Amino acid sequence: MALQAAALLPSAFSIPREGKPSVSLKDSSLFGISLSDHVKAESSNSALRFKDDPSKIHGFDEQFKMGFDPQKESNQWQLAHGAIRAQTAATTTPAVNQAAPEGKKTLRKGSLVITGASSGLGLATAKALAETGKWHVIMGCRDFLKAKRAAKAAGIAKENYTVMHLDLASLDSVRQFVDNFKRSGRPLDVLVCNAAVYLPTAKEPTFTAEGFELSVGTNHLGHFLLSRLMLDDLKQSDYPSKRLIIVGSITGNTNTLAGNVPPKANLGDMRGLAGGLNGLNSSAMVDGGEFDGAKAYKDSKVCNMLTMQEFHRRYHEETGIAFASLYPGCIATTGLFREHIPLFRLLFPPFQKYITKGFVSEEEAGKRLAQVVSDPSLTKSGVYWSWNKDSASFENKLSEEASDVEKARKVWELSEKLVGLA
Ligand code: LMG
Ligand code: NDP
Ligand code: PMR
Repeated sequence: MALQAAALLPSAFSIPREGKPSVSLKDSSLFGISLSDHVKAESSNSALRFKDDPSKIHGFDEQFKMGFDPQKESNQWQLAHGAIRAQTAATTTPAVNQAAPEGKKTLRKGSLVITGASSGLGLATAKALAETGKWHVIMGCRDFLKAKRAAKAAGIAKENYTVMHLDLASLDSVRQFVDNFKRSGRPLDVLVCNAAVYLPTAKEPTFTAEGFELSVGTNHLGHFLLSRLMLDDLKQSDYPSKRLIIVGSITGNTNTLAGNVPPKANLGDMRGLAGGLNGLNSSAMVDGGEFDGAKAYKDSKVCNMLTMQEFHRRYHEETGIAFASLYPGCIATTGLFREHIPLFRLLFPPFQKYITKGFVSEEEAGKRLAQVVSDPSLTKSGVYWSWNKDSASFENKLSEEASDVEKARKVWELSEKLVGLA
């Protein structure tokens, strides 16, 4: 590992741009752009931006075992809300209850599904939303017990959340989750695709239940199927602001410094994705290249950001749903880096805190994602949100690849074949 790190060090400082050699971090000036100026001028969290041209620069059973009873939960929920509905939940409760005195209209609790809420950003977001008392959070998690414990430890009140089993690395599990959710009778007002895996030190690819490379399979394909299957539930919601949010990242955007740390995201002509990412008769990588775990993660984030935009183009006008992506800041302390070498896990947080100043705590990042879920001023669709150093949100610009309309269409079409929707 140490050897690997040592061998890799120089590459970080020789990211070629317009034929110029490497630049030292020491002078706080990277690629000719002053880090401190940039921080002042724009965003400590969105990092340095280049010109846009990169060339220039477990199933249902388990829930019963764990004591989850969708029927019971559904009944309780319906009782609490005075609603009697068919178990298939073809209809939803009106978003506005008129029961309040003096004819005052009160908004009912929003109902939100968030994946990967057992740690990090997902848990912090669940907590931030649950604490408002305005949301019931459905935590879609692969480890039911871990999620329950995490919610409890975070102090989320019992009546504000439900854990439901969801393993995004299995399309059967995704389908099962969606069935369970529909049976619960809850409305779906917001869906947040947050879960992810990052396998930077893997030498060989590993695979999902259906045989897709694990990072793109989980982060992109699992969420792609989930969002497609839950779109109808969102459409049926009568909540005033319906949203589908997919967590993106700066490292997938090659118009930033962070996105230029090798290996860089690049979907190429997507021949690997077309071949099913199985590492047998096709490459495990989207672009058809050699397996690289860090690149696969960054590629998966590009797929996430492209998917958000394709959803926007296909469904925003018709449904009124707001589709958004975001970069919540560098949350250097989360479980995302669990597979990285210990030296990295030690140095990464201080590096982000004191050198790039892109560091953000889990709590702060959770508040940011909670804003994208519920803030009345963040209703715009097709947007990639970021935050500046004062933690104010702004519409950020995606890299050329992550905003390529043709690539978005192609990712969509190839993905729907792989997950069995076309
Ligand atoms: C790829 O390599 C791998 O191929 C791939 O498998 C995957 O792991 C991928 O994106 C992940 O990385 C790239 C990567 C791997 O290498 C690098 O990015 C190199 C980073 C190396 C940085 C070296 C640091 C040297 C120091 C410079 C700073 C100078 C500062 C001066 C001081 C100033 C003062 C005010 O890399 C690794 O796997 C391991 C390397 C881990 C390093 C991570 C962060 C670096 C931190 C540097 C220093 C920190 C100090 C902190 C303290 C601060 C406080 C004041
Ligand atoms: P964590 O590892 O803390 O959280 C990831 C979550 O995803 C965990 O709850 C994990 O479950 C879950 N998960 C992983 N695989 C599956 C699966 N197969 N099925 C269901 N859930 C799964 O990382 P973060 O909180 O940092 O990451 C959250 C999101 O934020 C990701 O989309 C990431 O790409 C993004 N992001 C993170 C940044 C950062 O700096 N940390 C920066 C930019 C974006 P379990 O607890 O069981 O492991
Ligand atoms: Mg990065 C200048 C700002 C900046 C920001 C905001 C990030 C975010 N990173 C920055 C710069 C740098 N990083 C620089 C100059 C280096 C070379 C020293 C560097 C290195 C680095 C590594 C090795 N960074 C990393 C890694 C990872 O393994 C992380 C990764 O790429 O995961 C895919 C990562 C990250 N840097 C970030 C963010 C947000 C990550 C986490 C990953 C993500 O979710 O996108």
